[in-house]
Amino acid sequence: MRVRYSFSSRRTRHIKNMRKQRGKYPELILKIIQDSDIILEVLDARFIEETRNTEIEEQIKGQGKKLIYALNKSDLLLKKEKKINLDYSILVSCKERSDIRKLRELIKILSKKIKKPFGEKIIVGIIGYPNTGKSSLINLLIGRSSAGVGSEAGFTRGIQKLRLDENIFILDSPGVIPETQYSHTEKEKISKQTIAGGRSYSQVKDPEIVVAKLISAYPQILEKFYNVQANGDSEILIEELGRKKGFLKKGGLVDENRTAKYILRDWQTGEIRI
Ligand SMILES: Nc1nc2c(ncn2[C@@H]2O[C@H](COP(=O)(O)OP(=O)(O)OP(=O)(O)O)[C@@H](O)[C@H]2O)c(=O)[nH]1
Ligand SMILES: [Mg+2]
Repeated sequence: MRVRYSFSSRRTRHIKNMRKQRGKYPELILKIIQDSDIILEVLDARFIEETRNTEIEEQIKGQGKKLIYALNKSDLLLKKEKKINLDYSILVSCKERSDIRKLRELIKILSKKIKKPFGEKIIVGIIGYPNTGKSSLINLLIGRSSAGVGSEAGFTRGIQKLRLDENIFILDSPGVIPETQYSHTEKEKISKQTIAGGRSYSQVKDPEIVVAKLISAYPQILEKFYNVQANGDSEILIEELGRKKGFLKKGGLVDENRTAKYILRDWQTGEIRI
């Protein structure tokens, strides 16, 4: 099946259709894989396993296509020396613009190995979990801001085709949460999605639950960041921080929902390193 690629960016700031990340988008991704010669899967360097899509990787390998992993947001890792067992993987940071050139070179080297009929361009498909920095990475690879970037998951909604050089085109795609990890009802899965950035903080009904997970997964990190003594207790953290920030409801009680969302926003916008 042939897809029509849009040359302009189709995007919106409002995330209306989370479910597309499970329903419609995976179909788009399968078409991208079919049409691409090389696939670049963009992972979050902090959450390599959580942001990988092994189902889609199977499809890529099954079709004999080359797969490169870009482990992005390395600036948010306090320790850069991560053990990675993936072929063709590069640790990058769009924020610090580190190792983008190395990645571009790898794409070019692999492209040269692919034989295409005369006049046909190499297609590099970019895929990945929502909000891992796919569009940001494309902009740095091509050297101009053509792909739309947004701080909330689900920003890119269509496929966009962009030129890397005279022989290579890049396809941007919407982020997809792996089928096995997706849920809009199970609190455990919602928490994991939110921590890994796949679900925007603004889309979370019970942010306090996610903050509790966060504090148990990364003890001390939040307490240090906000300079609050909470002994690993998320309720204390929320209470103290809410009071500090003046996030109060009528009657002077701390607005826990607002405070928890505030924490998740800091987390998702990369204020907190781990
Ligand atoms: N700290 C940090 N933030 C980054 C980096 N790369 C991208 N971001 C931020 O992450 C957010 C998402 O970036 P996008 O490029 O829109 O991510 P995407 O994968 O295209 O997202 P979707 O289209 O929603 O799937 C933006 O706020 C970026 O500024 C990075 O290397 N480090
Ligand atoms: Mg995008």
